[in-house]
Amino acid sequence: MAFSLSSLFLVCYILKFTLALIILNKEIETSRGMLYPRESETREVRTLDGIWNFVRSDETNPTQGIRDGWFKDDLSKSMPTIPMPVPASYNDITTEQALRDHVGTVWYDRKFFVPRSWGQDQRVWLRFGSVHYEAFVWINGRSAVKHEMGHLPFETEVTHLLKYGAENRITVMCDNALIQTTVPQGKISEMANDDGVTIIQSYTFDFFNYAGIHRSVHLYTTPKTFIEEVEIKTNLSENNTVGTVDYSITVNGTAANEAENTLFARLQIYNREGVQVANVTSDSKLVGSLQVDNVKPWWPYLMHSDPGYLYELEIRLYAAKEQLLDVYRLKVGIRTLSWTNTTFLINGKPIYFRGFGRHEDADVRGRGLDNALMARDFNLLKWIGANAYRTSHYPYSEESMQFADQHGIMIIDECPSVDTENFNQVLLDRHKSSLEQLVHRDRNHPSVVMWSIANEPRTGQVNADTYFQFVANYTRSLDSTRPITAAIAVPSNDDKAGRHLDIISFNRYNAWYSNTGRLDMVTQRVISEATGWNKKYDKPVLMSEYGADTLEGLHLQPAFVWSEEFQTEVFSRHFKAFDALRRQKWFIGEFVWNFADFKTAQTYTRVGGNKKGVFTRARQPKAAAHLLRQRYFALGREVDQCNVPNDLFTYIADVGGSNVKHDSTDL
Ligand code: GCB
Repeated sequence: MAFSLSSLFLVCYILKFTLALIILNKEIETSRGMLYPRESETREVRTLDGIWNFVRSDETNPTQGIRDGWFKDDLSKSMPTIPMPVPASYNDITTEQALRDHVGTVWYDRKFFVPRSWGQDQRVWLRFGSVHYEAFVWINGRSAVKHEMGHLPFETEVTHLLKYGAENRITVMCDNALIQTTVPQGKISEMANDDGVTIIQSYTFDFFNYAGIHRSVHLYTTPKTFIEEVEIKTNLSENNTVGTVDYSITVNGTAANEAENTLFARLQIYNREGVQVANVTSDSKLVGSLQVDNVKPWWPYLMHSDPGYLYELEIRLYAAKEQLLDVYRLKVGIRTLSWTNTTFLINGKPIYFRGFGRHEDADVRGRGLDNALMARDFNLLKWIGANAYRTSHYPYSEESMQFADQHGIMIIDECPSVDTENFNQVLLDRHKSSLEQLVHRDRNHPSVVMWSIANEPRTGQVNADTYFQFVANYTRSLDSTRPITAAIAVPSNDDKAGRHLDIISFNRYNAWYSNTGRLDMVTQRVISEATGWNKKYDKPVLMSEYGADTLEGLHLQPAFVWSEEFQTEVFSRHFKAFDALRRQKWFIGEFVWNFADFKTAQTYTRVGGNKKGVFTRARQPKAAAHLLRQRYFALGREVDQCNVPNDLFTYIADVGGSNVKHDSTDL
């Protein structure tokens, strides 16, 4: 009856493999609080942005700082430090290759004062807009908070850790290592180099793994009992004349004299002119609804003459006897979304998306928040006539979400799951957590019209079906008011995830990765691939990526790969396909890859990064930008009857012929 050793191994192997295949839809920890820090009558906000001290750990000894207690005193007492701006990625700040390509932990610290007044009768919170990928934070040498997941905020109460009317120290350790269970996934390996061995971080995704304290660090105060969360949902009457704003408020902290059942809130809505248009007093459940008559709905850019209309919702939290506890204000756009198996509607009107895939990327700053860059990008989006973008391939800054609300730019909001494969339990839990954190952060933004649960997941693999069923259903359970998509690149025949989505997005690079240079092999292929997706799932379809790398200033006629002429031609061949598809009704949008050139890992297919930008990395237009602009405004005019800018066409000649386009009246 004896098993041979080899059959025992085989049994163990099969058992291990089978166990790895079983993934369960487990409960995961959910976020709390995280309202964007705003000043009010009851709250103060200050930022800790500026120049911090910085140390790169030894790659072969990433936990040295923890063991040696670098957080217990000034970093400079343990190691020589260099100045490092916050917010910014650290990678491109120095001239050192070792820092650019560093794998593992780095350390930051700085000093700051906390006013004496903050020590009385209030609470103090520390909030990070994002640290990529994992953060460990100490205040005055004591552990304050840990957080895993780039591009998403986290916060903690630090009331008990601070010294009031005195100097304090904050220390942050940041780890950029990506492994098979992080979101996104990566691999760490050791490789021989000329001096011994070195640690290599590899990843399949096509953008540089920038790291550091990427967004602002805030300290803010709240009263002891305060508004911790606000969730709003908006609706419109059938003819869009009456708006409703459903609210639900969560309060944190209940002092003895503020028994929970005596709390109530007064909510007021103000229009853009500051005139009050609705108000209500809640009961102690802090859940209810406001009604806005003669409402101005939130419309996307170019879908209406007054896009991005925002009201201000003012929430005043009271304890018994009208004692004002807290005030928080929030911008609100009132709109509805609905979708069928062919159409996606906003305020009852079908949407045709004309947009971009983007990156948060710039020279020197990497993925660090930069208000000047953000403002320029929105100006370019409006100049080119786009009405949407996808936050490929991770959540973008909260400040940019506020800009999108204000400018009427629709957002497909993507979590940081990219090229997801080798589906496993830890990965699933983290993936769901990334969506939970994203939905929690962005649920009140009118600009967010769709959740993207992944980019180019390997949806042909074993387990993809169950895995994406869990991820999609979980996202739906968090927010049923927005449709769910994922940008898929496997052929529709192989895909196992699409049936769990509401809208199908697909990425394909005809004439680039497939049939390179063959401009005559674009149009029909795009039409048939989109049709294949629709046939398989009977859902609306959009093209979420297409494009061609283009070296600014390279001109080759006839069009040749990498030239400006080629990018222009590739776009034009796609436009033809999109126009044929638009007649099918279920085709709902086109997204160019990419808005601007961006940095990637070093490979021989990338010349200084990915050059598929319609704009250069310095945010100047390539030749194709002008063509795209003409198309996006032409679509706006046809689909949404928008006005077109006077400078859309350059005057050529007054030939008067019926086929000659010489100004925008010819559209
Ligand atoms: C894709 C990816 C995107 C890449 C792009 C490219 O399919 O989604 O992240 O940058 O292709 O240019 O290769």
